[in-house]
Amino acid sequence: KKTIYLKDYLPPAWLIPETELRVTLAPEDTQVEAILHCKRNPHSKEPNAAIVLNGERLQLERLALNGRDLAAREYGYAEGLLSIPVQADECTIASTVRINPAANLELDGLYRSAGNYCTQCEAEGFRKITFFPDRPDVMSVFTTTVIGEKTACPVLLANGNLREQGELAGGLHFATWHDPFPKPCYLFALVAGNLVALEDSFTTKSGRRVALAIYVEPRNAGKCGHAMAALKTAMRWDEERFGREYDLDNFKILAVDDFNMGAMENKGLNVFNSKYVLALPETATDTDFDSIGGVIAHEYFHNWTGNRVTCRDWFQLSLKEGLTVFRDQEFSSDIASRPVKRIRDVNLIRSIQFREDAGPMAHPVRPASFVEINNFYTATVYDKGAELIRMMHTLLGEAGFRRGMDLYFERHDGQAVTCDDFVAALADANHHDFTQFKRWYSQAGTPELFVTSRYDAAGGRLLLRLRQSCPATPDMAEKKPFVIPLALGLLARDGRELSFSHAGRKNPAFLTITQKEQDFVLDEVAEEPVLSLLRNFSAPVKLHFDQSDEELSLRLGYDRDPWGRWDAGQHLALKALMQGIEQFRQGHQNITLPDTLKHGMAALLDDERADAAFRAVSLVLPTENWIGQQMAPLDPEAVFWVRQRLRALLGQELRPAFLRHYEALGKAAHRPYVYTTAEAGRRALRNMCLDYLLCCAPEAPADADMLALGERQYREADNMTDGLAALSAVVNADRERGDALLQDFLAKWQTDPLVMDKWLSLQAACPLPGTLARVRALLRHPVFDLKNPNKVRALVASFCALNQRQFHARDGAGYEFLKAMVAKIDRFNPQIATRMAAPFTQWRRYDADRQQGMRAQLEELLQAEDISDDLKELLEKSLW
Ligand code: HT7
Ligand code: ZN
Repeated sequence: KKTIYLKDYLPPAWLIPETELRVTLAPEDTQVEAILHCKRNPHSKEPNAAIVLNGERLQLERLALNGRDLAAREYGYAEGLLSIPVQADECTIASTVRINPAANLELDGLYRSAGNYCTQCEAEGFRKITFFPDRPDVMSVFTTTVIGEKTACPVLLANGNLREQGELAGGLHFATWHDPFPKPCYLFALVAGNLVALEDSFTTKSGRRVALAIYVEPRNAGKCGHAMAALKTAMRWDEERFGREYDLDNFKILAVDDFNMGAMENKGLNVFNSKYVLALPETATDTDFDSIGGVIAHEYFHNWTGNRVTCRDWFQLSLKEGLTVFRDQEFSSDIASRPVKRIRDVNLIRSIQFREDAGPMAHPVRPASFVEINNFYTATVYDKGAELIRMMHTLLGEAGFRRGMDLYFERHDGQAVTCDDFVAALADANHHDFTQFKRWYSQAGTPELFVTSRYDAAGGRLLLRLRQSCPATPDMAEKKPFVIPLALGLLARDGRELSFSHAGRKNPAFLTITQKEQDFVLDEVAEEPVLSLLRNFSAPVKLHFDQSDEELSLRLGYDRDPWGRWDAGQHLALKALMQGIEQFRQGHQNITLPDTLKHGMAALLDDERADAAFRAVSLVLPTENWIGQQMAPLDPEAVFWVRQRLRALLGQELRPAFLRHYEALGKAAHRPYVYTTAEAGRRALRNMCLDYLLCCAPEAPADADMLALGERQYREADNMTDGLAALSAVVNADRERGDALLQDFLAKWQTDPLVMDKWLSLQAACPLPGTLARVRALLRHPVFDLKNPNKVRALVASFCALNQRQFHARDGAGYEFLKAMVAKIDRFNPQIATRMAAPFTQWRRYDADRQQGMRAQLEELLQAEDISDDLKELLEKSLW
């Protein structure tokens, strides 16, 4: 497969205003008849071009032009492209193809899950269903007739509104669905099978009634209540915050166990990984409830940002994904805790996206080239993309941003557009110049911001000197300066917020940095302040600003910006961790806990002004990923060892406080379980206390009393959140006692696949010795299934990405394991295999032995015959 470039974009030569499909389902031999009504594109640059349709893995039975069957010599078909020469400006193409959904294990196109049929067409799956111009700028009105056996497929669904249904001979029946909104084929969906639905309705702000339905396998009936409630909340929120109303008569969701990603926003017929739909208090944790709400909202919000206004080409993926992530982040922030949501999102950016930006797969938010688009559904496109939207929101303010969004929808409803079009709408609605800002879309890498400050007591002025730089990435050596909104505040030494002015403005929320080096003067600063910089993570940059432990402690205690409190705590902890790592590498193991960190954490734990969820998330030490990014070469054993040791010391030295809170929060518990923000926060803090209480230093035995506490919580829990937290704490502390609980858990939940994912993941992430042998054994366990992406993620990714200590073991066994898994999975599901291989892309950051170990596996994978294009792109870029 060749590299394709954004600069080579050409508008389609032909448009397909209407498409009629007739799909006759059979597990191994489904027939797809398509009629495409084609028209030359007046904006095409190729006036006499043939019609070119994509098609892969299709057995062509019939091809006709304007009703006349074509002989093989009248068209060309090579390398997935069907080319039909046509003289006229309009024509009709009819095709009949046969496909085999049962053999489709790549879960792309039409496939089977638990005996039901479903589709996944983004990004390029529709070409595996029928011949079509499979590109997002060809938008068509689809009418789809689905035909299936009445007994095997009582439910027949496709996008849009139901037009007709009825019986056919031979035990078959049909349903015809019409979607009046032109859409690219990646938003096409078809679902059929033995399904039951939870039904409800929603009345839009203009008074239209929308029928809502969530379809699941019969055994999962009764687990959709939370998803349905979340959907209705999201629908209302989009009306209130963005003025966006739903447009079809119905909105349908299907949950399936076999799915490559989280969910898919097909027009009016979303398909979800069951992990993001099914939830009962006994089977799902608070985190699951939370992510279900977020993913349901995300897919729903795509109806406007993605479906009504879609992408011109796949380089513009962030147009819909970055914007929709921003919208789902805002939704979650509005309905639950804004600071906690921000902290979680920033953790993801720092741990995952910054690492991606520093690795061989680094790419801009709008990539300039790719080989396989499936490899570009990344943290950069999604999460850094959302940060770009957030910065524009900061620069324009809420009202200005909304004006820009309104103009964007007004201008582009029904069109396939670019990131430039989006930014132009924001700019035009606000008379704001975003020309320089747009470098964020085209320059990869994480900018670094170096700040120094000097206080001039006589003049009551604070002088800030700022310098920005951005490391070279494989695609670009030199970067031009970015526009960086730097939100800031000043604290007095007693913790009060100090006022100041800048360029005649009182207390501006942020400064706008545009130069490589830039000085700012803050006036009317009454005393030497402690600076709170990058408030609310106002830009996705690495900030370098020296602050003493005392200054960080003050911010941890008093910063008015909750994100700033958290960040100060992370910084304080990071300093202690890096010191400890230095000592550890020099052979010292008696690493001690700095008093500032201990007192800061203790004060945070006791701080009743802050809500429980915030305290819980702020008590977590920086992630191993984030710590690792501060080291060269990265020593995963040292990172794990020192982090674990500091956690254990905190657990021991603050034991009375952790126990006190643990008991008090237990008494305050709402029984039976309810999922509310407040209750989930209370559980999170209590389980954080338990985690610290059970944490023991590496290779040290767990405290018997604390183990008993964990076992008691496991036994008494009336919900999965508390049960799993206790199970995890015991499993990570003691093999024997952990095993007993794991057995019990298995016996209770072995028939529930989503719960079994938790059981697998917990074992794979266990840092105790011997985990790899267990993981290998679990590959043969009856609950494991290599063909199911959730199972692979639970076992293989949990080991290779979450258990860095074991994965990077010196003997290289972890590397050998991952190589074997990737090679095996790539034969039937390249998307999942390539995602699993991601840890190898970081090989250059490790010491010489580990580098050599990972590199050898990458080379071996590359030499194998018949590897997928997806995997090949990742391997070649990694080794380059
Ligand atoms: N837009 C959806 C992306 C997606 C996807 C992409 C490639 C392969 C399989 C996939 N399943 C879903 C999901 C979203 O971001 O909303
Ligand atoms: Zn999305």
